[in-house]
Amino acid sequence: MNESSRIFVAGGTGMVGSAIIRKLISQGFRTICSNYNRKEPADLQDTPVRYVRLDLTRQSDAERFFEEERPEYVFLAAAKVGGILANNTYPAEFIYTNLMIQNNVIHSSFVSGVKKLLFLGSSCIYPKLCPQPMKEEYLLTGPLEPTNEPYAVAKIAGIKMCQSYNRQYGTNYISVMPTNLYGQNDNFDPDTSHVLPGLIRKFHDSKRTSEPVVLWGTGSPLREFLHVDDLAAAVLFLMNHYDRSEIINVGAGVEVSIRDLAGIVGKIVGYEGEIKWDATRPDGMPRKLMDGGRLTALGWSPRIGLEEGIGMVYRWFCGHVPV
Ligand code: GFB
Repeated sequence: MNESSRIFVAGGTGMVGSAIIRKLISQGFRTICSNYNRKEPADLQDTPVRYVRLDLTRQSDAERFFEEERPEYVFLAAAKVGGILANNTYPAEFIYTNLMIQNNVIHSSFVSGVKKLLFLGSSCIYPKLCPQPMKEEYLLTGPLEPTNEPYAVAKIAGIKMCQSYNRQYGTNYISVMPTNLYGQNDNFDPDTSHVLPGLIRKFHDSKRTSEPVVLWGTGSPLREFLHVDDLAAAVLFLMNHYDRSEIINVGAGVEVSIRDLAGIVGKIVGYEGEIKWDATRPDGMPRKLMDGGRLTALGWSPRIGLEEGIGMVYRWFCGHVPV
């Protein structure tokens, strides 16, 4: 990529897409196009990015866009995402929407001659009882975690699609698997969010109402969290330096139990009240730690520590999310 390359960031209003756009802008890229579906970007006036209203689940709209726009580099960050409860409650939406978006973007990229595409997957592509830390070669070696199987199957289909196009057509489509992410522009809804933004919202609200915080499961699962600005840095690094079909993990290298995470978030938010655990809610995968060795060997490492990152997000939340 060079500064005048035509770049398309699919899903530019989401947490990941918006972080990639911030990173591209900070590195001097100026020919950036992105799309939004329902959520119009807040800063449409003074951004160097050209945003197009485009529903990527619609095949003919996606095809027309690629035909007219002819991007050279594509970051595929458009996806339907959510926490454990959202995945478990809306499995049809998670599999349908993600398959449609990625099929349309990957195939249209091929038809319009995109030079390189980067597809974003998820750590939930690995088996539920995967040996830890999870190496890239453990993909498809065991049954998936049932709460997010439909989402994981869609993401695995995206990986296989990129690999198949590379094999049959000689394209350069790479697949990047991030661990659990957090950051600004996340979904902070207490029901549909991932655990970290969900905890920020719940602690923040309970601090005001003095109601106990109710968290899900046993608190014993272990998770690894990566700040989305670190992910965006890794993604640009990989777009510039990685040209292989094999998937590549992006992790933080540190895991924390959900119970300890609650302690950290509670401290940062300043909540000192009671925490209840609702054991009727699912725990999901017992452990989910990425092996980031492949990426480290290429020379990239994350920079933002967990407490520092949660502090950054909480400050952003207080300034941006209505209470
Ligand atoms: O982040 P999370 O929703 O998803 O939940 P996964 C992580 C853990 O936190 C689970 C517990 O063990 C939850 O039971 N937890 C405790 C809570 N309290 C809460 C709460 O208030 N909200 C939430 N959301 N969780 C998702 C997958 O799995 O991770 C997706 O469903 C995707 O497909 C994503 O892969 C990265 O880490 O379990």
